[in-house]
Amino acid sequence: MYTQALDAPQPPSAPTDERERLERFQARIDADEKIEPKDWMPEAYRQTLIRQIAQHAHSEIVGMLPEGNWITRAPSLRRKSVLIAKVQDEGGHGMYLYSAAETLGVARGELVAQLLIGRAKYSSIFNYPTLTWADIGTIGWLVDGAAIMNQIPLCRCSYGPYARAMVRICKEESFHQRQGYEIMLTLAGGSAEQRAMAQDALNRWWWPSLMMFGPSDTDSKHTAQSMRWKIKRFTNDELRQRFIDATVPQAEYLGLMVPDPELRWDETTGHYVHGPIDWSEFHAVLKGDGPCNRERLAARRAAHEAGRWVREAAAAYAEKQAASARDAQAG
Ligand code: FAQ
Repeated sequence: MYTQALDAPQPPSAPTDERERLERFQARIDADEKIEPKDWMPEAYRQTLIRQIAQHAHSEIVGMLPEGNWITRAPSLRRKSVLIAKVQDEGGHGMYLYSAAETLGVARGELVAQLLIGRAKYSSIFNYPTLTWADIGTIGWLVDGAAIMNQIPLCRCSYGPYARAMVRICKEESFHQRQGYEIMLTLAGGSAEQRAMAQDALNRWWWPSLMMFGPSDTDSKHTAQSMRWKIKRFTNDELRQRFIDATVPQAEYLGLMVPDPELRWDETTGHYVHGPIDWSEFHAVLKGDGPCNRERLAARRAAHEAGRWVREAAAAYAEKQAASARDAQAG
């Protein structure tokens, strides 16, 4: 029997090498080692990271639009300067994330082009309109709050450049969350009209904020593999639950009602139980049929076009600098 086994044709060596490499890679992940850009990695791991980091970068950039819309209308100079700084931070996050994606061998220009032609995804949440000043408070409180809940675990993700970018991003996001909650505290403690405006904003942003965490675990096609690779450290539903558990008491403190008639505290599990999420709305937004999808992409295309001269000037300057460095070396 054993002799027969030895006589059997040996598989070609490449698959064995590949299997060994995969096993070594997974062992590094299991040992909580960071994977760095020059390390060997499976192509699917690289592609998963490019997909997630690029979508994340696009979200930060498109995410500047709903709040940017209120910079000229912020109710005081203090609120205006804080909002400008916040929107600028989001732009910075986009830049760190595009840089992290570039370490995986993809060009930033290619990623931006995919966004502009409508082929790349970005977070569903940024396809909703900001109708009143209370929306700006609600975005800071809920949208940055959800972003932090999702992104703190990403500081421990297996890919070094992504994990390191997330550390600074999370610090800034936590300021953003607090400034949003402070706006809500002011409105909730204000006139009846201001309280009504705060409640209306919560009514409109609550469910889309829960959708930010992605489809439920049973429908999430990437979660299982991303958890094995420690790109994701928690599932979509786990993070959504954490967010609800943290946020409902904050709404109660504001004296606002979470717009979910089925929401209740469950003593036995120590968690809130929430009503069903309307996934048809989520899928419509992802397909491009949300309230502001077309407007957002049009704004990004216009901004890209308006910035063309800046990119061309920067490239010409870099070329001039390189030419003088070459001349200095030659001479
Ligand atoms: N919107 O299998 P899964 C922010 C897509 S940053 C649109 O569960 P995965 C800061 C998903 O990409 C907000 N698409 O996927 C800020 C996939 O599509 P694909 C962004 C969504 O990757 C605050 C498909 O559905 N944060 O807010 C969404 O394992 C204020 C199947 O889903 C990040 O990007 C969605 N909500 O889990 C800025 C964090 N959910 O590629 C301005 C990093 C899912 O197969 C103002 N990303 N999809 O065509 C992640 O943690 C993950 O990528 C998830 C999705 C959790 C978003």
